[in-house]
Amino acid sequence: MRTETPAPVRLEDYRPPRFEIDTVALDIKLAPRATRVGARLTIRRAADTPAGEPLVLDGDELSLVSLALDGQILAADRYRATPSRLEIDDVPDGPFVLDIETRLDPDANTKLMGLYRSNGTYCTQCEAEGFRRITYFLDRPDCLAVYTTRIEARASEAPLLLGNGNPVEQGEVPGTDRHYAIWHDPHPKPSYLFALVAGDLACVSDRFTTAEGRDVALNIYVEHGNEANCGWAMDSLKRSMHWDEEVFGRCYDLDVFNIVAVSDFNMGAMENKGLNIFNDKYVLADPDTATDQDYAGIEAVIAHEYFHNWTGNRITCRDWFQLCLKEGLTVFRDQEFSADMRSRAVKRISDVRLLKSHQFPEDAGPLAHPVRPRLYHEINNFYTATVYEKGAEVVRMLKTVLGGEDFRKGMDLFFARHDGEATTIEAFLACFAQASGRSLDQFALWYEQAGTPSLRIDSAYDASGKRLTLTVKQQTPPTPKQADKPALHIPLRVGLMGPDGTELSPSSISGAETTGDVVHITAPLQKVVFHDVMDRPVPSLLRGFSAPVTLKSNLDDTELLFLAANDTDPFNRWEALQSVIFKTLIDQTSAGPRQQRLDIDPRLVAAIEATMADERLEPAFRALCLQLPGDADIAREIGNDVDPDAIHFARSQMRSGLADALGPMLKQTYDNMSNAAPYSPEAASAGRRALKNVLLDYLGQGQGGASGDLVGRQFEQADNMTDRLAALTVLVHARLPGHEEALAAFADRHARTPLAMDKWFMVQATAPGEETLAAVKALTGHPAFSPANPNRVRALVGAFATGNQRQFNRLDGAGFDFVADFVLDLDTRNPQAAARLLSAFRSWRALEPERRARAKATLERMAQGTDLSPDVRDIVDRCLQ
Ligand code: B3K
Ligand code: ZN
Repeated sequence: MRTETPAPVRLEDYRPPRFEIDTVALDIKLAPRATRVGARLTIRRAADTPAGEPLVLDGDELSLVSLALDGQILAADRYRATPSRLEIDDVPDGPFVLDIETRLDPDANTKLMGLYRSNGTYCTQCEAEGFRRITYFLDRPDCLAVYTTRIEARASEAPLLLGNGNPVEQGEVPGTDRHYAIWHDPHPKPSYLFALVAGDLACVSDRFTTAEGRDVALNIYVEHGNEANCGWAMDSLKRSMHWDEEVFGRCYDLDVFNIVAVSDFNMGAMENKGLNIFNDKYVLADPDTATDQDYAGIEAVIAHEYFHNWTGNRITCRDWFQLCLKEGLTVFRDQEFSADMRSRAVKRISDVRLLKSHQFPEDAGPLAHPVRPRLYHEINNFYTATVYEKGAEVVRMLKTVLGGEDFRKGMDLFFARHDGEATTIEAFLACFAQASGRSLDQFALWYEQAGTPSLRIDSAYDASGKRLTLTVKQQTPPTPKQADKPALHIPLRVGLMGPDGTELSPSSISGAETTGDVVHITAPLQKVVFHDVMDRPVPSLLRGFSAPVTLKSNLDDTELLFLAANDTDPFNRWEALQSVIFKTLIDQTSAGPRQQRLDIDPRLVAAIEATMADERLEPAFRALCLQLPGDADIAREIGNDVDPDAIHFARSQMRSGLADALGPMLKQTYDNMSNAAPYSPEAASAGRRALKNVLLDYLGQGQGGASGDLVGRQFEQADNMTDRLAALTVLVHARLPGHEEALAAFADRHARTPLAMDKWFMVQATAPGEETLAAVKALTGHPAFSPANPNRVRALVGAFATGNQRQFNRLDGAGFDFVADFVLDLDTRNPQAAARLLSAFRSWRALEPERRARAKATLERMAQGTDLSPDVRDIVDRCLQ
């Protein structure tokens, strides 16, 4: 007997709430095992709700203590209360006051949704449907209310009491060892933005004066002893606040902005109004324990949550189908912020790499869904790369289609028109259509159609007519429940590179509408003609990755390498080089019996060498050019009948082949990048380390100039985590002499820093060798590992499942079984984390037949489970569909 799949929620079934809740006054008396929550709600029947219709509120695992309406205790026959629902008959039409008291057990809350304790600190997570685990409520994003929160706790247990909005009052509870604080949030908000924190935490403070003259107190709360590691987060926050004023004209709107870091958190962070709660991974940093990537991550996530204050909080989602309205838009905003803080080209390449490695496989497999889905079983499973990253690409395309000026006008109109509302993608797009005078009807399909569109572009130059013709075909592959799809509006940025490396400008373009260098592709097949092109050009297509599509063209390697050396668009320089590298790797993978040595086209070697030596290019960009695609990237490009062992072999061959061919130059550039300026997390300094560490990977694992000593030396001498971890990774993954000692030394040094130990777990979980699975199993028993902590789970089991193509997809199926069993066990405590981990199976159908059969058998075994959570049930069922 398998568990039943609950009925799905459908977009077309959306109806406005039957009742309105105007104010919420909470009185929360905290205790670890028995917290009392008093909720006083003022409620009105909505205009078109028939009199007599009962009031129905959501709950989840709730236990009701008492219920009163307008001050009168309700008789038991007036209502029906279950853990998941409260239904009350005969409520008045006009405003009435409902008093609900519930009892919670924060210590028993292992789902980390609702109110729970993390290392002794009380905290909450309410998005998407966690508020209903605190009290009965209309727990939906279109129910906006003004909240006042009184929080009470033992003063010794929780000297700090934080709520949403501004602090109003605090004091002792006479005759007890308890104290309280009252917070008021004047901005109406949905329940998913509710938060409270109570505990004994240290505080780092600063101030920010907004462009409107508001003096804002900024506080970051962390566990005692971590105060020194909040500087980067605070700096990132102030830069975010300033940037949103400059670029989007948005100022902060409360007197305090509080950030709390907790160590047990399902996601990265949460944008609760005025009280952001963060996974400590995205707050704490010092050079000894955080990598450059961690610093960049903190900057981005701090910005992302801050930017939500306008895109998400002031203007929120009408229903959860509209999640991309706040997430895609806010990711776009944080990407632009990081691009302005760092190198725009490097940021764009990194974002596209992430999109391709996370979102493209999702869009190509059984979990594919539109940026705005129309149906879900479990909303927590829709916080996906598609909603976030593809959602951000759609907003980026909107800007590309309209141009910067009209895009900003559209954003201004959106803020002006919808401030204080819960709204939809249609309403969002209507603002841009109105601001620009342009129809976005076809563009809107990007929100509706799943699957990565493919673009095939063939270029032909007619020397006598001085014309270049691009024949552009678009097609979006079928995805679950979507077979045939109409053509999309694809903004195609194009440049024409002349033989001397300068841009050629046509006198006119026909066959498509254009704005500047953007060609608007709107039909399944389009011939675009560039007139009066005086020389045979090499077309530079899809510049800046102007649309999230897969591009195939008839450019040959000579032309691609010409672009790699000459394109004025840095993104396409990188992309052209990558294309040639991919072709080489894919040819090698499919070459049949494994060749001992891979023949690399000398022109590719020369192109890589020229890139590496070009001092005009920033080191971070050169690092990206040199970095080979990962095993999973190669698998994605191959698309079907994937053999992870063959891919890994081809990649290793290519790395050593390049190391041999490039020889001493690698070492020389490594030395140049190694000069010992004091550590700084800023982009230029991080870029030098990035290049140095890509080179270290070649030097340590290639044959030519290979030097385990060099890697060992870097490990020992590193004065920062970035260099130490890079060396440790090479030592462990290549099993160089000394790797065991290095692992032991790392563990000794960082034993008391869980976030650093996560890196130690991750390095071992991603090692490609046969012995890894046994090592990972053993590490689940390591004292620094805890299956209850989502960061630890991600670092060990998550890294194994998503970052170790070879060992997760082992031919004997043991990788699948291990992850499946871990998921089933985790599911009994934290279904959301379990479901997320299980998504690692999403590409199983792309594997070669033997592995595919193993993966299927494992999923089918899981599907037989009798007590799966709805979260895991949803992923298993969709994977098998
Ligand atoms: N909005 C939160 C995500 C909440 C996830 C709920 N399962 C983080 C963010 O995107 O900013
Ligand atoms: Zn977000």
